[in-house]
Amino acid sequence: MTTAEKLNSVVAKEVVEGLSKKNKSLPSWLFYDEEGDKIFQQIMAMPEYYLTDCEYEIFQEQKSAILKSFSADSPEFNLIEFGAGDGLKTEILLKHFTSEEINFTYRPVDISASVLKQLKKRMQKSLPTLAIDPINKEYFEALDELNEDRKNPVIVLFLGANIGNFHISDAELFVKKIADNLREGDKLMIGFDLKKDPNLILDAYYDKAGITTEFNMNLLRRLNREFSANFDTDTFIHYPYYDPQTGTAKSFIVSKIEQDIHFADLEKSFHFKAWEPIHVEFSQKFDHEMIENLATKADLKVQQYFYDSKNYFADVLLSK
Ligand code: AVI
Repeated sequence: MTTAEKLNSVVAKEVVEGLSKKNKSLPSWLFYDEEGDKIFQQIMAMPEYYLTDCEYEIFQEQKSAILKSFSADSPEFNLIEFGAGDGLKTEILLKHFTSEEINFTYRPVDISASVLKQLKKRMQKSLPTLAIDPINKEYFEALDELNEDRKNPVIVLFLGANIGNFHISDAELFVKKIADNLREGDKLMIGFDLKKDPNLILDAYYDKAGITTEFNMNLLRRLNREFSANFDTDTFIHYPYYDPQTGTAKSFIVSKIEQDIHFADLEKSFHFKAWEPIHVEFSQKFDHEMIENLATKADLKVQQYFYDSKNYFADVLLSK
């Protein structure tokens, strides 16, 4: 690839824009290359990262109640999942629905064909009777496709606290855009991490074993790999903090020294002052008021809250 072609890639554009700003930032989706996906699996298994266990417990303990709500208006439905990942938590629901002989099709949506291929292969092995029909498109293109021709209602899943990785104003736009593509009788289930003891929240992003640090440093290594950049991760630290007033956890990668980072493939350099941060992630925590507000702004009704036993997390069912 020529320098011009490399500069034109989506990743390069984000990187150049983000590192040229006065307050440097990079989008958190950059964490998730092949290596980042693997580290995220380790994060989900960490004792400090309570989120995964909470949602797992909700599905395990309340799968019958969830099914009852999903099928309240129609016994048949399309189950769309945005950002399914490895689908391990969703599998608990899928297993229950198939054992109850519910007539539904599971339609995970992802822009990565290989992620969908792997997911389908795994699901077909563990749940041979599951009707699975992945959609290899962007989220909203997938909803457009579904709306072209359907008779059954749609239930959209956006789980795992992924909503928290948007800035709150972008989360509002995102939910509104989903809602605008839904019809009466359709539903949306969102996983929200709730406000709680600030120390517990901070620990989830600052684990003792240093796995989250590795997750963050992989972002720099990814840029070294993809653009022949020269980040030395020993000269950077991972710095998360949580603001209990706003419920926002933020992660930064901070340069310990003054330095220039050169991206050979892009023929560009970026200057870092000593202790200059790059903002790399939001992980918003919610309370009820914020959830109701999100729903109201999207013209959705809050139908039901499903909590874990510690009230750390809620999967919330919204309806059109
Ligand atoms: C994917 N997302 C919900 C995670 C979170 O909790 O914000 C990503 C993550 N970043 C660091 N640890 C986990």
